[in-house]
Amino acid sequence: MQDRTYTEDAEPGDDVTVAGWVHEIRDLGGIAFLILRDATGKIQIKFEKDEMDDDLVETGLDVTRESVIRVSGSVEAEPRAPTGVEVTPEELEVVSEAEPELPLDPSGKVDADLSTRLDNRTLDLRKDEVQAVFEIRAEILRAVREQFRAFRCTEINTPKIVATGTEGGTELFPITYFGEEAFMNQSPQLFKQLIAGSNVERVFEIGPIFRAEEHNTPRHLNEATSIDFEGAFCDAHDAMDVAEGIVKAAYEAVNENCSAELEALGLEEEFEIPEGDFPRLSYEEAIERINATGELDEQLVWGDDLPTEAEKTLGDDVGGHYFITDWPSEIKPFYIKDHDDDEELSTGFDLMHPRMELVSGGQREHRNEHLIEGFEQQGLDPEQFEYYTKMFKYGMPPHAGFGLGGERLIMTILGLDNIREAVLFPRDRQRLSP
Ligand code: ATP
Ligand code: AMO
Repeated sequence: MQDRTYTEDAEPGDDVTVAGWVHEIRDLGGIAFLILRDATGKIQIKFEKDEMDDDLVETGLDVTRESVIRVSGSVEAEPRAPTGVEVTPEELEVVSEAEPELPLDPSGKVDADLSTRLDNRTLDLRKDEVQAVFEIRAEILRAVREQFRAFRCTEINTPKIVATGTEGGTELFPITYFGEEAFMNQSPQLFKQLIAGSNVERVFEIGPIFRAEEHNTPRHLNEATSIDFEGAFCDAHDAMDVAEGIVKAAYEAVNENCSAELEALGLEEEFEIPEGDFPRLSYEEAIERINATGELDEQLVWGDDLPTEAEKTLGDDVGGHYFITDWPSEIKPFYIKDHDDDEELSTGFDLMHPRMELVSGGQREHRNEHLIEGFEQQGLDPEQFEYYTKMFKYGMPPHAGFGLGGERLIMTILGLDNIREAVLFPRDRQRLSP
């Protein structure tokens, strides 16, 4: 690391070289302070004008904000300094000078709109509260991986360039693959099932999914991170147990390991881990409960998908995470298994946060002939999916799984207003770069 000390490791009595960005310069006359910032925090550099070399003082105090500098000097305890220590510099080098006009103020004193922030992510991430979101994102993904491993799952990576879609034809991004039509994958659905049907049995994947959603909302992305699970010999209730375990593990990890980040976000007081088991309401109970609130203009009837309004009403009514189980078969995809005693009723479930849907899942149709019928009912050509269906002829166990929206998990845990805040470089209708 080019022989430098992180600011958080600088102790009184040390001779150090620190390197980072010029956060702020305060010139009080005979004495002046430069606050240097790096990934670990900030440190004060003191300039006593009468006692120090003029060139050193001039270089240090003339440098523009957000320039990169390297400072060598001695560390002393100083109770008045922001971190209780300060560096008296002996050498100072301007490594990379910043232009005086910045498109965005990393000190956060001047607010910037989301679009300006996303156009200038490098500068935006210099703010503590923005960096905190991505530190927490990393911690959530770490905890999710660890929890899946504790559930005896193997991490897999499946192709993102595919021949067929699974989640509805209109939301596919077509591409050209050596002259042939191909698509960006909407979900690892079929691949994770193919692996759950092998001896591997229980798998998870954390990877990108691509959805050509036309609409522009605060909770949709065109490229999102899906956290997928699939397990052999699991039914819908087992998959719900896993989903609940994963969501709770994420909250617990943030609570245990991210106190500084929560503080930077102003959330240290209000952060709460969801308590108790997530209630499991059937779709039928859910629509009855929504209708009973009288909040919707029109009463819902069996077979309706739940509009956003209805989800919000029910979310307020339940007041925490909850599952909606046993959806009508006709509004769930072909790969979801119906109940054996009622083919109108599916084993599909959603896990809801009061603000939005987090997860979809269910038990899968593992009987080859039923699967083929399902394709036909959904207007899909089973021949195109032969690479998938043929494996159902060679010993496919009953299995179940789910997909959890990674950014939606982060967004709901942190109460972010817009899903784009949970992604470094979001892809949406208007945004293809950076
Ligand atoms: P001179 O050192 O020539 O008297 P000055 O009057 O500008 O110059 P001080 O009176 O020492 O400097 O300090 C100015 C302000 O800076 C005061 O409010 C003081 O509390 C604060 N200050 C002084 N030294 C430090 C330090 N090492 N860390 C943080 N604040 C300091
Ligand atoms: P579904 O299409 O419901 O199910 O997706 C699963 C979860 O992924 C998240 N999600 C999105 N997040 C942001 N922007 C988007 N455009 C977006 N689309 C989806 C949501 C959603 O609940 N194959 C099934 C899963 C399964 O059955 O295993 C599937 O993809 O949080």
